[in-house]
Amino acid sequence: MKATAIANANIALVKYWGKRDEKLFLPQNNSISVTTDCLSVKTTVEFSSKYKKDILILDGKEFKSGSKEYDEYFESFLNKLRISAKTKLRIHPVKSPSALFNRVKVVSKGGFPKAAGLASSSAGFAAFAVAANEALSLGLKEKGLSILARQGSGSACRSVFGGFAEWKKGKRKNGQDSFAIQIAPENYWPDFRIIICLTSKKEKKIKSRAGMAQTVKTSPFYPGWLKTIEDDLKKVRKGIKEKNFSLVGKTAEENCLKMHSLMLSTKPAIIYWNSRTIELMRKVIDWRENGLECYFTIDAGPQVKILCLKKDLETLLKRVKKIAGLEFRNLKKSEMKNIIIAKPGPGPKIVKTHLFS
Ligand code: 2P0
Repeated sequence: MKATAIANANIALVKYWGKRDEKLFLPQNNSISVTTDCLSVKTTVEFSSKYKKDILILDGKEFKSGSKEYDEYFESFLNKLRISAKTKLRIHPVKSPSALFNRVKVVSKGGFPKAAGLASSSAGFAAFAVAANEALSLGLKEKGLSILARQGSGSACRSVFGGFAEWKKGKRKNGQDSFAIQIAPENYWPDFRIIICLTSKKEKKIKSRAGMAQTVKTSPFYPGWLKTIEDDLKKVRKGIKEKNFSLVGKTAEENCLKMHSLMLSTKPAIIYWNSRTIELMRKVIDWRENGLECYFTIDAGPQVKILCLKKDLETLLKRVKKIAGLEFRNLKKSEMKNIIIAKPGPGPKIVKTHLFS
């Protein structure tokens, strides 16, 4: 009844920003992402009658009932897990169904700042879903896991796969056709790199969940986003298939800017960028215009992710390091470097070492 899983965060090349159903986490549009090899979250889940309440410990801190993390993210996911595992999601009979209704202890540890626009929830809920599936012997395969992870956090449904994945929005009201599929595995494009530049480690003020709901309601540009998304998806799919870096990079950057235009035109406006974010965006465009091929993408936060190929990594790193505040420093073990180099990484895995005994 106890299991531990590790999952990696993904970075979207065509973004998800807006739901058609907020309870079931059904998106307005398909999205495509690359799962990283480094932004990992490890989660141990134990269902047991020895617990008197559901316990959530994230990065050493216990979150209790009444906190946003516990009520909106944890408890609401658990309720869905308990209900759907008993009915729709169950493929094999649960060995002991009553175990589902035991209380659970969840301990999760990530090596990177939470809620800072590094998709911590994608790794977190993918690891949670995979560990729960194992702990309860639910027998879910990738599709079922993707549907389950989606109901913790939309983007988590893509982290159920390594490499490149596409989240199909689906049409059905019950969400059973809204899940991710793998486009290409982890080792398909070994030269693909992402330089993640941390411009701030502060938690963002507006979480994606609230931000995207407000955008759908108030941005006059939202219909334009939906009208053009199919074209972006086609280009990125084609770019991945042909390993056409220019097509993937150009489309990803345009799609990111389009998403941020939605955010800027939301009422009240959502501005995730800081001055260093803008400096990096300008630099990337400059470097590219001068012959060094790179593109940026930015999610719901101020961090800039530079897409490049392995052959240009060293040159780009030298330049990135010169930007104030981003230089490599020998930080304490507990701290993170400001620059992380990622490549396509694996999907979740079950491990034997638990985070608590
Ligand atoms: C993405 N983001 O496609 C986009 C780009 C942020 C910007 O998915 O409400 O944390 O839990 O489904 O998945 C962040 O949104 O939101 C996100 P919920 P989630 O990666």
